[in-house]
Amino acid sequence: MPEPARGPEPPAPGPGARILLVDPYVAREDPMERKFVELYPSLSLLTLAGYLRAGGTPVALADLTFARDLEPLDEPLRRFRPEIVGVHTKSLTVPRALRVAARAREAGALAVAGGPDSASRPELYLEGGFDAVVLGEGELTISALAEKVARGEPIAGEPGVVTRVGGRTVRGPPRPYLRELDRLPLPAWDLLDMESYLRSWEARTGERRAALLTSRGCPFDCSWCSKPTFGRSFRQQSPERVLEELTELKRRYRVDYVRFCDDVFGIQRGWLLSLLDGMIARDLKLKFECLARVDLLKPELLDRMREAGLERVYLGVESGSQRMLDLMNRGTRLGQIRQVAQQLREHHVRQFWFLMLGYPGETPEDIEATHELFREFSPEEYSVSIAVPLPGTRFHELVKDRLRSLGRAPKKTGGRTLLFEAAYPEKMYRWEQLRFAWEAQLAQLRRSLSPEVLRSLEEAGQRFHDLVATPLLLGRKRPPREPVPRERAPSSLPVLPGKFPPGRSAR
Ligand code: B12
Ligand code: SF4
Repeated sequence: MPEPARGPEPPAPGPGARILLVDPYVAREDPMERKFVELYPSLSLLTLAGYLRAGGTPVALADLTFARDLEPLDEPLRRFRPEIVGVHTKSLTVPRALRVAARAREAGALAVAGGPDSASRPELYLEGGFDAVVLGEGELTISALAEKVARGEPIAGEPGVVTRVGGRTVRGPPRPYLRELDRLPLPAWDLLDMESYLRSWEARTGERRAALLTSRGCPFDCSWCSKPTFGRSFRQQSPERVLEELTELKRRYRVDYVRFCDDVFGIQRGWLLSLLDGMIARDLKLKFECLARVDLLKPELLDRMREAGLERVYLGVESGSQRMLDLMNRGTRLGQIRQVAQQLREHHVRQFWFLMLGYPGETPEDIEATHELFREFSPEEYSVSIAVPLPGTRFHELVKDRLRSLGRAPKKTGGRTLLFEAAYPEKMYRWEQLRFAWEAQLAQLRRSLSPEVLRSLEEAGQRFHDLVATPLLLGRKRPPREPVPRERAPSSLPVLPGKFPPGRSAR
């Protein structure tokens, strides 16, 4: 879809047809997610529900996250009798989303898909049984659909909507983005079971954790990043509006730890400083985590962030090879990564590194450089994924003629599976993932083993890689490398077990 222009001030949504919003993600059915994914209620549906409700549209939520299957749909379909069932979509949940659509249609409702996956391939959803797909930002479009359905008017051609009419796909024009994110009501937390999420966090960490979003979009342009919903637009709420949301989370739900889910948190320095000042002045006593870019995290910002409660930072490190960072159009420098990693360590802020293997152009030497960087800093947590060519990205374009079919392996998820014919066999990337796990394990043992024993283990691992694994996997002998350097930057933080890849090209 072409980038929509900044639009006029949105009209206030009017009352519309009854809408049931569904998140089809079921945590227990996803082996990777059960281990690695942090569970938060869907911010998309909470926001959409808050917006619809504020405009007078009757709305209910069905959250399958803690369910076994589609059973949480039964009661709302029977009692609430929605005229529209709106389903949030991610590539991970396609089959269940299609089953929800079938149930919705059986119940006589219009099945509408929205979210990142249906935005990048609406045809799949229309062919799979949905009546319509909402592209991009959903608030204005779903409100308009609700009004049309309430009035019994046709929805084909509506801005932001794709439908089928007589077997022909009809795409409405793009709908302008919301201009003022401050005008969004607070998320409709009360429409779902917040306590289940908070209790599960409390049991695991002793903290009541919640997620929020302060901005939409990201102005950067990494080649593999899928931005099907907000494109390269960038809009943010005012620091005051964010403070209001934080205060309410604290007051209503006794939240003491928040995750800022923005693609990149604190893109504008002045904005970030004024939010941090507000958090400190209001004495919110909230710990927080966020995703940041190494080129934006300047030392004076980090000091202030730590003061305001920063506990953990997710960093898209991706590669230890500058050549690869440039090929990915990442816009970051290795020097910046090293500087930020060192400063975070000095500030006792946990680091979660995202690393990526297999991006086109990567050689074993580039991978080796990533290992070196990883060993230099031993981040407390990490995820190493095999590059996932998400539809709609330049990376996908690059490999679209060599995508692999996963056949009958529905449990295989991106991030642990090679989804395209890459330069090297999948088993090599899987082996490299294991090597990162081994290196993380060694870093963890740094405190309990003598330097000699540690060095012998490192060297043994390296020799095994050079002399056994590499020739076996690549079918050719490679010369053994120099022994692992003795001097490593000392780790002032406990090194915790690394997390094996949840396949997160997501941020
Ligand atoms: C925050 C976030 C998370 C958080 C989720 C917090 C939460 N519970 O909401 C965490 C870290 C847990 C997470 C996990 C995962 N994530 Co994530 N995540 C994001 C991120 C950064 C923001 C999503 C968000 O909340 N946006 C704010 C809301 C308001 O926007 P939105 O979701 O787009 O919704 C708007 C529209 O899309 C539309 N809309 C959405 N749903 C619907 C439904 C209807 C009916 C309608 C009409 C409209 C509509 O209207 C909404 C309001 O305007 C996005 C990147 C991005 N910028 O989109 C990735 C992203 C959504 N994640 C992604 C992925 C892959 C995952 C994981 C599968 C990764 C993994 N393997 O572990 C898991 C999935 C877990 C799950 N439960 O489904 C991908 C999805 C790609 C795809 N095509 O499926 C994205 C796009 C990142 C990327 N570029 O790859 N994620
Ligand atoms: S990966 Fe992060 S920084 Fe890069 S374009 Fe995507 S959201 Fe922006």
